Amino acid sequence: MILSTLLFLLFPIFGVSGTTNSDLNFIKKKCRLPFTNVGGYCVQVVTVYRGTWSEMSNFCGQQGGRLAILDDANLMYDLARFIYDNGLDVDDFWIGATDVEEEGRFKWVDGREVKMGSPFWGYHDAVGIPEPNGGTRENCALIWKGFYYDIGDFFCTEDRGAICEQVD
Ligand SMILES: [Ca+2]
Ligand SMILES: [Ca+2]
Repeated sequence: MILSTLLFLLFPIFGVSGTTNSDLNFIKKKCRLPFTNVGGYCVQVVTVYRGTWSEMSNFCGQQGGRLAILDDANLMYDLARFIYDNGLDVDDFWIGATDVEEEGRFKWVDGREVKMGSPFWGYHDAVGIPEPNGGTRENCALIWKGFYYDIGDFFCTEDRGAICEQVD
């Protein structure tokens, strides 16, 4: 009797009230193929096909998605872990940001500003300048194997893989 009363009192603390709506979405989120739930986001790491930023943007569109928006540090961590755990660390991957419209001002494909600095953008000792560092020559964003999948700017016309995300 005392135990059941205690459980009744504790349940709201450790049970229902400790679980937020976003936790529930994280658990329940079902992704349609070819997308996979990574950290609560439906993404596809494209390694079997390579192309320019525009080509990979079209490729993601054909899957019913778009190049991924990575403005969540937890997602970047989960995604890098997913890439390494599944042996997908064979390429750099285009993501959905460019500074084509205005040099130095990176925007996601949905129009939002890209957060700058750490923990999003990479820093490579050999280059000596934090990303983005390509000026008018590098206008497309990718996550780079050499940065352990932090973000860098790069030549839009180079062939790379891509991270697509599902568009509901
Ligand atoms: Ca640029
Ligand atoms: Ca760069």
